[in-house]
Amino acid sequence: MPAMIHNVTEERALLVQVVVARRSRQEAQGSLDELRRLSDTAGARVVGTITQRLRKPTPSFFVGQGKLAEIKLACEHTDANLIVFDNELTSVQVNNLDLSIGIKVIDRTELILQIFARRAKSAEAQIQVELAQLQYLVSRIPISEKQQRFQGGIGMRGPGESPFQLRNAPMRRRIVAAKKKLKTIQERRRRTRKHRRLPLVALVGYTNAGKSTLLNVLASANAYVDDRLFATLDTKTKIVHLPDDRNVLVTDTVGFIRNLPHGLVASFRSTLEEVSEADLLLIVADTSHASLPDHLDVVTATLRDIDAMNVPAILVLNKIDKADPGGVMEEFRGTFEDISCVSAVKKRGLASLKKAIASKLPPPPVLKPAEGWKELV
Ligand SMILES: Nc1nc2c(ncn2[C@@H]2O[C@H](COP(=O)(O)OP(=O)(O)OP(=O)(O)O)[C@@H](O)[C@H]2O)c(=O)[nH]1
Ligand SMILES: [Mg+2]
Repeated sequence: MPAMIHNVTEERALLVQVVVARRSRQEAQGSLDELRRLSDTAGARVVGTITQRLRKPTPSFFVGQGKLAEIKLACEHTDANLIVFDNELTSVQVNNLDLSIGIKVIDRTELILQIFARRAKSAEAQIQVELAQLQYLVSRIPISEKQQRFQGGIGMRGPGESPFQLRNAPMRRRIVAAKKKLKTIQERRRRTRKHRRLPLVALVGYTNAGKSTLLNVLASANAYVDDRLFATLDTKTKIVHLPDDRNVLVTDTVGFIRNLPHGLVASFRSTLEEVSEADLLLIVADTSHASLPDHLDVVTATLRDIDAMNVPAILVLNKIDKADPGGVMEEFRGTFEDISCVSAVKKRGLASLKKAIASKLPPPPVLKPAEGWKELV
């Protein structure tokens, strides 16, 4: 992992959420629950949460002076050594909060970047994350602070990074280098794709919806499954046999999340390009999740962002062993032409999902008998 992002492993985190007036209470709660899971995934233990409703955040500290005092007190009581804001902070706000409270402050974006950095396994995913981190740092951290943070030597677990290198390689040059490496990988990927003859089905959806589990059971493969957010960063493609006796490629993708850092979406564009070029999308959703409609909004927005809105799609309501899909089906019947209900874990609904995939894909080309065939028979 590139060494620039705080390593929050084994830290005691106090979560702070400022609800800006127009946000609904339910959405805010969903986002806070998610921040808790993200912190847990990053290895930090959540020791408390503070929320506040504000009409307008302040430019200097994001929160007002009264709330700032309350945060300081809560840190003392809970012995927190990390504060995670659910909101996106400016570098000035982070700096001011750091100095005033005397405890490391990070925001949701930085937390997500850290998780991505730890999860990325393939060279491509690692470069993509590195690029996102560099872009985040360049855009957020004022020059004077950059040196300070790097000299701190936080989280030196990256692919070949030392504080010396970090100080000496100007970030912009490193961004250019990362982009170049990525381009080479992408070109290779595109060349391989050109030769693909089987139809491509892409699994997309909110993080933790069950995409990898579904890929495993559809293909009897072994993708990494975990009840953590962002289990999959390195996409896997498997062959799945359909009831109409043809094979298709099914590819797993990185999960989406609300407020996914823009740099990350941009960096993962090459991986996600596969989604926009797919013949069919399986939009996997966790039927049992209270925030399912929000999740689908995020998925739709992300698909729009990566130009994949025109690809035919099936909404796959997963985890029906945990919740009855009836209500959700009613709600989304108008939005999605095709809905399949499955339980990847209990292997329910798989046959009809495969049938739906087969009927949604363009029919296989009819093989014409070669010329002279009659004579030969
Ligand atoms: N009860 C139940 N749990 C499921 C089902 N499918 C998946 N899960 C669980 O949901 C969790 C997430 O599953 P994954 O397959 O890793 O989800 P994902 O969408 O690939 O997640 P990311 O890679 O993080 O985006 C795991 O704990 C799975 O065991 C299901 O049908 N029923
Ligand atoms: Mg996965």
